[in-house]
Amino acid sequence: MTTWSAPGIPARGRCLVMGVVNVTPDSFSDGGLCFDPKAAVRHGLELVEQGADIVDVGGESTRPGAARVSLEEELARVAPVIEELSRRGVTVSVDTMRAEVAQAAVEAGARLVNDVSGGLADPAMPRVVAASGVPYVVMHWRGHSHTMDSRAVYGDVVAEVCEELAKRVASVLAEGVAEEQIVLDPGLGFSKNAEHNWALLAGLERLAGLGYPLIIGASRKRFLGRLLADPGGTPRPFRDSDDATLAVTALAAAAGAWCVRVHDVRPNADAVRVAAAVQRARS
Ligand code: PMM
Repeated sequence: MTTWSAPGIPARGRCLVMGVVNVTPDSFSDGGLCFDPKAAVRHGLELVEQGADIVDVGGESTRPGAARVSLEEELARVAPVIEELSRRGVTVSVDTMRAEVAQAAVEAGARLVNDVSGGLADPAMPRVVAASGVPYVVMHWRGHSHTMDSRAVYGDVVAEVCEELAKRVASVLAEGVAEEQIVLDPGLGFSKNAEHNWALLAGLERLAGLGYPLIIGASRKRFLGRLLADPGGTPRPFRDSDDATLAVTALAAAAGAWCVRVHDVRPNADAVRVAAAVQRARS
């Protein structure tokens, strides 16, 4: 079903699964689990065993309200983990908004740059990505974590996200990034409330109409916890929303997503296989 491909990332004839390794003490959904580099490498290898096609290594939390870490700190967190996972044959992506981190990560073996700011946070990013030749995730983003909730204002969220992503695409192409390097992401939860996230998931076909592979990151996000709130309105904790993540994965894969970014890899790897089997049976 999935006809999309990205240079250097093995195609599997189905939606790919990206497993998350956050080398941070305070991440949105798995804070602290992988702060030690050895634990991070161990977790990355576990995710591959569970079916991850790509392991996404990040050193800066993007949870709402999070403060930025220094360049030096971010580099120190991610570089050893990327180097070791790459040495062991894992397809690694780096989750960073900084060109210098992306550069160091690619030198350490990363095969994809995942920039949640889509090149807006660091103007040097597109040129570094262009020179590296690796796929580049351009996510829809309106500002850093401390301001993002106040920017969640849309008329037609799908139309505006499409429009803003198209502008980012034009800008990174002008900086030398090649068409085939580009992967798009609607940025669920980034300057979006629950209603916006659901509308974007309902509008994946319109996003796919931009003509680039799509990656979807719904895993353990607040909008799932809110959907699953108890009768008193208390949101479900992040970790108890993994079954809901799975449902999003199945729907996204069925809608033709290129990749899903998830924390709990094994069931999501099963879900993308189910979606691919249904699609094969249909064609
Ligand atoms: N979400 C987070 C971090 N990185 N990258 C992409 N491409 N898409 C996302 O939706 C995304 C991301 C925040 O989630 P986390 O704190 O659970 O990693």
